[in-house]
This record gives sequence, structure tokens and C-alpha cells, in this order.
Amino acid sequence: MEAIAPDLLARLKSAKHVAVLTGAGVSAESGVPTFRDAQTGLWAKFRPEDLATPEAFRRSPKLVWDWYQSRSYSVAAVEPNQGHVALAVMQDLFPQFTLITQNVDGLHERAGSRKVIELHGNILKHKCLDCGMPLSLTDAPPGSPPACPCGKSCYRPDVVWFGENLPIEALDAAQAAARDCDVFLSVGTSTVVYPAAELPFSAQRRGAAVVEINRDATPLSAQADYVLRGASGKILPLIIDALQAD
Ligand code: BV8
Repeated sequence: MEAIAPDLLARLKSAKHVAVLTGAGVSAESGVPTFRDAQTGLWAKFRPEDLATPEAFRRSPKLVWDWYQSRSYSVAAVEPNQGHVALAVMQDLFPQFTLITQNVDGLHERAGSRKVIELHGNILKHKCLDCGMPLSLTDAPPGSPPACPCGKSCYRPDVVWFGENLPIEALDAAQAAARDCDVFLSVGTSTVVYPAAELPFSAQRRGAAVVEINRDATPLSAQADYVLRGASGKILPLIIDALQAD
């Protein structure tokens, strides 16, 4: 992986507001399968996009519930990696810093990031499918999924499924940060899921320098001002080291 380009470093050092969008690639080095990695086990024959929908949950509640439970256990069993830790350090290096994530694994908070904008919810949180009441798994009756105390429906994971609107306050905050920032880092995301994928393009239209940090090419690569090709767990600490060098 090449060093951080001097002009990118200069942009970062003079930035008043840095915004970061992360995707599943940031959690890959913690051992969390990325969203489009091949599914394993019981769900090997399903595409994630086909399970992460309200229709799939209504059609096969136990299958979808168990998939989320299995993902929750694997997330609880892993640790944040050097990429998460670097972003937690980065939040104190700029006058304003906004971390926006598509990830539902809660690893940014566990690494010490504050005020994380979770665009797609959090797999460790639950709510009622019907009344939307927040629910705790520790109080849940037996069942896959458990019944909600409201008596009308059942627990569901508090994540945003395909075809569902994003939480409006989270989306508004993310879009405001994209419009306002001087540098926008897009890290570990395939840049295919909207409206999150629009954020780096929106930032660039408003004059921000857009940096893609990704192991592979994405639809953003050709348009990004900088492309740092490689693992986020290696590249993000390099950026911290360069910023703190003198
Ligand atoms: C909505 C929660 C209004 C659930 C998720 C406009 C245009 C086209 C389509 C649409 C559009 N507007 C809406 C749509 C439809 C849809 C959509 O975008 N579909 C896509 C597939 C085309 N969007 C929606 O439905 C959204 N809702 O817009 O509401 C509406 C309402 C009704 C009708 C229409 C519109 C809701 C989207 C949210 C879905 N929920 N997650 C769950 O997790 O189970 S999205 C899911 O994908 C995850 O959150 C994931 O984070 C996200 C994006 O994926 P990535 O994070 O990018 O992960 P991926 O595996 O794809 O890529 C990993 C990347 O990392 C790769 O590039 C890889 O190379 C790289 N990498 C791997 N290792 C590393 C690495 N990089 C660096 N270092 C490494 N070590």
C-alpha cells in the first residue's frame, strides 16, 4: 500500500470537517463476513438481499429471525479491529468529525467512536414488528421470533430492511455532513446500496475531496479524488500516523 499522498495529507490537515462513511469491509478484519460475502451454513442458498426484507420476514419469520440471531452471536464474539480503533482516534483530530455507518454490528461504538450515525440500524437492538416499541432480548419470552407484549405481533431486529425507509433523522444528519464536509472518506463499502451510496457523490458535488479506501474497485473508484486500494485495517492507521507525524 502506497504512502498517503502529500496533497491528500495537506487537505486533511487543513480540513475543518471530515465525514466518513463505512460499510461491511471495515468489519471484515474483525471476522464479520461482509454483506455480499458468500452466505454460510443454513443460509448458504440465500442472497442477503433476499433475507433482509419485510417480505422474507413475513414469509419465513423463523428463518430470518434465526439468521439475525446467528449474526448477532458472531458479532458479539468478535472485537473491533485496527480500522475501527483508527476511526475512534480520528474523531478527535479535526474541528468537526462525522462517522456514518451502514454497518449494523455496533463495532464502531465498541471501539470508542461517539455519536455514530447508524443508517441501517443495529442488529443487537429489537423492536415490535407492529407497534415499533423497542424491545429487549433479555426480557423476551421463548419463540423464534418471540411475541411482543403488545399482543399484536412479534419481535423483529431493529435494522433497515431493503424497501424500508432509513431513519429520517440519521439520513438527514448524514446528508448534512456530506454537504458540509471538506473531506469525505468512503471506507469498505461496495457503494451499491442507496441512499447511503449517494453520500460520497453528494459530498464531491459540494466541493469535498472524496477518498475511497477499499480492497476492490467500486462504482465510486473512477470518480473519487483519491483511491487508497487495500485493507482499511491497515490504511486507516497509516492516515492517523501521517496526521500525527509532526
Ligand atoms: C430505501 C441492514 C426508500 C440489514 C441493509 C436507488 C437506486 C437503486 C436502488 C435503490 C435506490 N433507492 C432504494 C433502492 C433499493 C435499495 C437498494 O439500494 N438496493 C441495492 C441492492 C440496489 N435500497 C433500499 O431498499 C433502502 N431503502 O431506499 O427506502 C424506498 C422505499 C421503498 C422502495 C424504494 C425505496 C434500504 C437499504 C438498507 C438495506 N439494509 N442492512 C442487514 O444488515 O441485514 S444494507 C446492507 O448493505 C448492509 O447494511 C451493508 O452495510 C450495506 C452495503 O453493503 P456494504 O456495507 O457496502 O457491504 P458489501 O459486502 O456490499 O461490500 C463490502 C466492501 O468492502 C466491498 O467493496 C469489499 O471489496 C470491501 N472490503 C472487504 N474487505 C475489506 C474491504 N475494504 C477494505 N478493507 C477490507 N478489509
